[in-house]
Amino acid sequence: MPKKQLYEMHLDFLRSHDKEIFDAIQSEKKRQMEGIELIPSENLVSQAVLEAMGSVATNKYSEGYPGKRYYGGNDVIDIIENLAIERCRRLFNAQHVNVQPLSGSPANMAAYYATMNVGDTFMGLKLTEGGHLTHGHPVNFSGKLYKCVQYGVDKETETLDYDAVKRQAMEVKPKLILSGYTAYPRAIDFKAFREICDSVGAICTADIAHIAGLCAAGVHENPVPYFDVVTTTTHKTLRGPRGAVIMCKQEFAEKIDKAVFPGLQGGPHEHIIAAKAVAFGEALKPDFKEYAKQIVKNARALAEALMSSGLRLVSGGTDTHLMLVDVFKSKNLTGKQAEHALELAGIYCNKNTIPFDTRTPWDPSGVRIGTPVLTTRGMREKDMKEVGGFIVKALDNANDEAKLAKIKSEVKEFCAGFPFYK
Ligand code: DSN
Repeated sequence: MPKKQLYEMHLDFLRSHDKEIFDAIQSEKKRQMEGIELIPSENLVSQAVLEAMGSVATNKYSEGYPGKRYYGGNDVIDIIENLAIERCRRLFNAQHVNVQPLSGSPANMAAYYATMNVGDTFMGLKLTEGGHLTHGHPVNFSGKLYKCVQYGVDKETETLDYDAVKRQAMEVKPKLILSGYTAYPRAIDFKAFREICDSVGAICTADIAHIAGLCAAGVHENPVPYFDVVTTTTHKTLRGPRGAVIMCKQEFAEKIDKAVFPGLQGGPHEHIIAAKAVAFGEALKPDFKEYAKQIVKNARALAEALMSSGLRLVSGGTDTHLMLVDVFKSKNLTGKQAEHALELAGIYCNKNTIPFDTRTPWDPSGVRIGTPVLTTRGMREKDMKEVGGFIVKALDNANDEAKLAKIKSEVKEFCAGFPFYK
């Protein structure tokens, strides 16, 4: 049966069964298709990933691991989970993979739980300079249960200064150093981090959630083969279902597995693990490499378009899928105002702090944008010029709702040229 029919049949049943949720899902699909989605941590999954997520694998309890479960009836679930593990191992050249973490934060929690004792010291990048809450922020478990000494970026270049990180590490002598970020537009020198960790005897870890698809495709350095522990979500550039995995060297395998279950989680979400397996299978195909390359080409083209219109980008551009626009300096708009104006124009991004921000995370100086979704929809460099044009026009008319509504209808027409879920 053609894919399109299957998808519609599935929703047709939902329509008659629960009209309110059906309508809400249809509205969300319409929003996704009619707008320019620039949130760099989002993507559009394939029909196959959607179908695996919506499958009967959700019905099963399978606490434990393949071949060693606490419930009967797991022979088929074992096939699914082993396929996910094996494909992920091949994709990242990993020694050991745990595919059960429910999402990025629980994966990071398990990685710390497996490698540190409560009260131990680790180093992660500050949230305001590109890190994540789980990288040691004081309001998060990672900053409460562990002593986190955070590193930052260089004030001048707004990029990592690896010598400065090394000096700090020599002083702090952390048990673990975490690299990999959520709002850092430049390539990460993972080899430098490995050297820093070796020089101070720290466990070398990374959270590659944002760049996982780029790492898998060889478009960004892949730290998995030579780092001790690497976590990633599966739903960002990797274009899989919402979830996470942990990859590690064999010597950490038992500790990681025990930290995930029974340490922190109960029954794994096997429908999501099935969808992870599908996504890893897709990412192993040659066209995923092309996709990942195109994400970066598109990001560069979009960065050029924005900078040539006078917008300031943190660090002066991007090497990855994302960029940070300093809307406060460029357009005298706060991040919150810019996010709102863009949303009224059918363009979705998120407000974000920029390095050395003088404003607050709730209303910072920047917005964060990226190209994974647009690239999935088939857009290319020339389309990024148009996208850049829409962004600039919306920011220039941030206080004019009528103009923003007009831009929204232009955006809708533009997006109709790149259908995805038909
Ligand atoms: N919330 C994710 C992001 O948007 O980057 C990180 O977990």
